[in-house]
Amino acid sequence: MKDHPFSLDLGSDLSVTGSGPYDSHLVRKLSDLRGYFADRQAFEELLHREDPVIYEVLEIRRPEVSGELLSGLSIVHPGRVGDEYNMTKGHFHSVRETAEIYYVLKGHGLLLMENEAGEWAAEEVVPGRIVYVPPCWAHRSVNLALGEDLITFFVYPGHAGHDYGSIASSGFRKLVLHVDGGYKVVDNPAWKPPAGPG
Ligand code: PAN
Ligand code: ZN
Repeated sequence: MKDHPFSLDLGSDLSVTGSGPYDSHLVRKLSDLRGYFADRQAFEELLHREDPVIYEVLEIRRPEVSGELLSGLSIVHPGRVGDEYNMTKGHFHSVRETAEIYYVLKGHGLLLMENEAGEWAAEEVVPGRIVYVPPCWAHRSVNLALGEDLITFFVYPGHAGHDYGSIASSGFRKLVLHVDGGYKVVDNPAWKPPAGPG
């Protein structure tokens, strides 16, 4: 863990092959994402043939306490499962009142967001854009470019924590599909309201 002030060069540290300035390297393969993609048959057929890496996260470790900032790179590789673009699992922060900033370094994608009041948003991004994810909004990165990684730099409060369970069981309200040569945000027919407490 880095304890002194430090700097890093995002311009030249985009490669995930070297260790770079990052402390941890999380790899999410297709097999880690069972249940996340809408087309279950396409998922199983693809997994039968291969188990591609869908996304990777490189983190700069800091204590997970308020006052700290956690940051790193999120890299979503190009591809689709059926008509649905490669994407991250997506999550709420366990501490709902914590926001996040994404700065887009490479590629073309969508930051898909929704809150528990039923609102949703899809911000289309290209390099140079920043997305502000407000407190209480679940967020997922979707790679729309079929030949290029979507690379973003993220920063969020140290005590935020991750709640994957809500999205894993309910899904996002919207799916992002490749339709007629472009992308379309459509209702998720499998979305169900989250189970209430108890
Ligand atoms: C990001 C995400 C990263 C991977 O660091 O964790 O993009 O997405 P999932 O965590 O949904 O698999 C972030 O939003 N952190 O809070
Ligand atoms: Zn987050």
